[in-house]
Amino acid sequence: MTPPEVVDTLADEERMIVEMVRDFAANELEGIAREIDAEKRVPLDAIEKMRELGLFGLLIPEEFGGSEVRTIVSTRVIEELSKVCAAVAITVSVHNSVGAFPILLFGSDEQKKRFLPRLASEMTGAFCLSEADAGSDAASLKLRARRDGDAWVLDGTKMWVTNATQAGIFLVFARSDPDPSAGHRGITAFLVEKDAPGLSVSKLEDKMGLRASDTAELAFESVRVSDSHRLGAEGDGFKVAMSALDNGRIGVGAQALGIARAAFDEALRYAKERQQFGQPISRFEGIRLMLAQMDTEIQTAALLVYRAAAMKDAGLPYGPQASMAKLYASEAATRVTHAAVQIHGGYGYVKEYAVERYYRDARVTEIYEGTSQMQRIVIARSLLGKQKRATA
Ligand code: COS
Repeated sequence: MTPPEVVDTLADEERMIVEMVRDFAANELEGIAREIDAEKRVPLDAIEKMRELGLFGLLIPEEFGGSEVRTIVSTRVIEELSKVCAAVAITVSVHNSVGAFPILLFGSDEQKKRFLPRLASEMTGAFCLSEADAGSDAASLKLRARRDGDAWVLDGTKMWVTNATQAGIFLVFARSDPDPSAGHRGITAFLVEKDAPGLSVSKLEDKMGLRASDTAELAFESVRVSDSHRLGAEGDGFKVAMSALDNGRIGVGAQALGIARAAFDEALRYAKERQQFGQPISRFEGIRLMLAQMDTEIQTAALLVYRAAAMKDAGLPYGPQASMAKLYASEAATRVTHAAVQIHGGYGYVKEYAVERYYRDARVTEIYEGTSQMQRIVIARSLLGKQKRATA
């Protein structure tokens, strides 16, 4: 299998960061990954250690207390974590890419000074866009923000919030203009602190995979937010959300890539060990073709994910490339983990073998931060422009 080093060029100190994370994952996550999945437990101690290692400040400049690295490096960090525990990886990915990064992009100087050092060193971020009736059609969200003097009052519910129980700061998208004709221009973004009166976790989800990551529904009951906590201009919330998701999708692509690599490594090892008909199953053509296909898809996914990261690092527009990387890597991860279970036979269907967890963990990468269908729409629009809605 081609090592990632061949297709990207990291400086020595960048390579050391990736190696440090690889060691951390081997020493601190490997031994607990199966247990925290079974117990549906967020490993808060390990998360604190990652904070101490600077992994929560990966996209935050040093002047704001972060340990800013190039996106290609943060991408490799997410990939390394995902190879061992994809649930922990998504905590870090969401925090950095759609929690902290939008503040860097859209925050005022005062907001950057106020929130970024805390996000780099002491608190986790969360992103609250989806609602029960607003997923792919994010612009139809209903959580209401009503102006009241120099503050706003938020009422409504958010769903699928990653990091919901551990986050200290929530980036919340709300409808500030109730006029239906305002559409996506009626949405504004706010930074809400976890102890804001009226904010509560109303339901913790019981998920198929990523069970050691907390995903919840949040209730906002007359939550008062100062206008100084508004992120970006009034009505610009949809753009804040979409540009955050461009960045987040590179992270999801890296997560899918890491899961696929882990599943492949297990399948390759098992195929060489498992004896049937008097020989290792890796000698059978059927298994060899599966392994060849799996590795080819992983290498393709890696190229697309690293390319999207490199385009962002180069300051180029990268939204459609991030969508393509997420689309391909997530679908490849589903196929690769499916094949890894198949190669393990009955053993792949029991929790004693890690491929069972990889198979479950991979599935959501095709869904969250935009389904595969939405990624195809973003890519098609970049090629052909926006399609006019058909009239009856
Ligand atoms: N970055 C910045 N701005 C963007 C953008 C991006 N990537 N994509 C769109 N915008 C802007 C557009 O430029 C447009 O701005 P103007 O009002 O100035 O013209 C505005 O946002 C609306 O864009 P558009 O008309 O294309 O929006 P649509 O409602 O048609 O939706 C898609 C576009 C489908 C691409 C979007 O809704 C999407 O990505 N949906 C998936 C949402 C998602 O990922 N949900 C999961 C939630 S996270 S768990």
